[in-house]
Amino acid sequence: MNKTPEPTREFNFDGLVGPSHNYAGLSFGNVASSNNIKSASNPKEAALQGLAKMHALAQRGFAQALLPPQDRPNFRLLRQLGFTGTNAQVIASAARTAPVLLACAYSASPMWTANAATVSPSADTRDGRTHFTVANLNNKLHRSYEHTQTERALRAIFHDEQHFAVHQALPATPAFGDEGAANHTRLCAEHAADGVELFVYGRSEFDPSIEGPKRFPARQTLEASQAVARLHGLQSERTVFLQQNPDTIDQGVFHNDVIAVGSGRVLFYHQQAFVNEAASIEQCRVAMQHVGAEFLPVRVATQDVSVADAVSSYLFNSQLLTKSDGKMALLVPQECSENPAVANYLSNLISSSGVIDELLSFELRQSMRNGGGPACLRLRVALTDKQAQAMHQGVIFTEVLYARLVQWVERHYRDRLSPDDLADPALAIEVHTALNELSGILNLPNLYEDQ
Ligand code: SUG
Repeated sequence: MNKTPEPTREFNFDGLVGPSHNYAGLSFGNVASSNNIKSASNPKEAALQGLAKMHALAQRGFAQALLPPQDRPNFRLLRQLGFTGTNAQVIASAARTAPVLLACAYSASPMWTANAATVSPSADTRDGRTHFTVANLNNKLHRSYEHTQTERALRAIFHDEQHFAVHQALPATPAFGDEGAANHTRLCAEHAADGVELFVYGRSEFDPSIEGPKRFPARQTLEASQAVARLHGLQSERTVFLQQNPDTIDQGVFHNDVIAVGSGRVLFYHQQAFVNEAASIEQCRVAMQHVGAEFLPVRVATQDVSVADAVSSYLFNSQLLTKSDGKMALLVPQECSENPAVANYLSNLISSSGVIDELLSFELRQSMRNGGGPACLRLRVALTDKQAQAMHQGVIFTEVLYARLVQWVERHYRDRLSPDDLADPALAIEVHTALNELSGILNLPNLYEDQ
């Protein structure tokens, strides 16, 4: 059925970094997380770095919104694990007997909203609504509880059921390990047009012929990706499932968005990103043909950028932004300019007069030290103008909101958080107070459940 495309813009919903941002080394398989274990963080700087990125993109005319942080510590988790008494007693006994569990309960990991959900815009779905499936993130304890609050926030923002469908997380069992948009890419001629949805999985629970990684966990399963495609009512000719190269997972590529990024007609990817590169790229080309769009793969060869360089610089954890002239800007973390091979590759890319003709570099070191680059920090949601009006307006980024949030961060966030500080009962009160005020700023009075 041919629908007349409605004017559509892609919003980046960035995660606002929460006041308890810290380095606890909780993500086995994520090299940066392990390397920075127990160093001191600066939550204030982290939040301001994230806000500066949102502000810069909004000023350039890109559609920008945000997703709020989650309340911490997660007392529900701590109580479920047997810590009892008042909140202060729960914190004290967790700090004394199981500090790693306290760190899990305090993690500000919801800032990486690429892991919040998988999103299919209305042009791709059977019922013409925008579909969200909240990610269960069940591979890591500290992330496995995010989905409850994420679902609550998404339902509050995308409340209009005429336009939006929010699906709860998949069953929290290894067969359905789901990490959301970090392993999902939408390719299309333009945001309003029919698209191709590309899902990348790391392993399969039920197909023994699919060989997974040996050293580090594969967080996304084929079965989870297939379930999301079913829930969203995607058409099979326009849906591609590719296997991530297990050898790169074993080198620290814990999500596909650490080795590939796609947008519009472009898939910017590393030679070693997928199992069987040629067949994978051909599958994308055929699916794109189906929607009448030319496919533009941009391949980065190992001889130019090694997998190790990709992991340490986060070259592929970048944002590909389509500009009004149809060309693209690549937004990379500052670490890319500090890596000679990557910097050299990028300067050749920009001067080669291809579709990517501008480089934007951002200082996001606070998040990067936990393995979260520019692309991790945002969830892309393509919305028609009508849908953009139907969603909750309080999370749309404006100059006024920016100014209020900077002030709010300055007032409530600490500039230093060491592992021992998590034991301080005052921190829990500070976080709670800050988030109460935030729900007022965002005009979402019922955003948080009472803990
Ligand atoms: O899930 N790091 C996150 C980083 C997520 C990045 N997201 C994408 N690539 N889309 C993770 O591994 C570290 C927390 C700590 O160690 O304190 C952490 O959760």
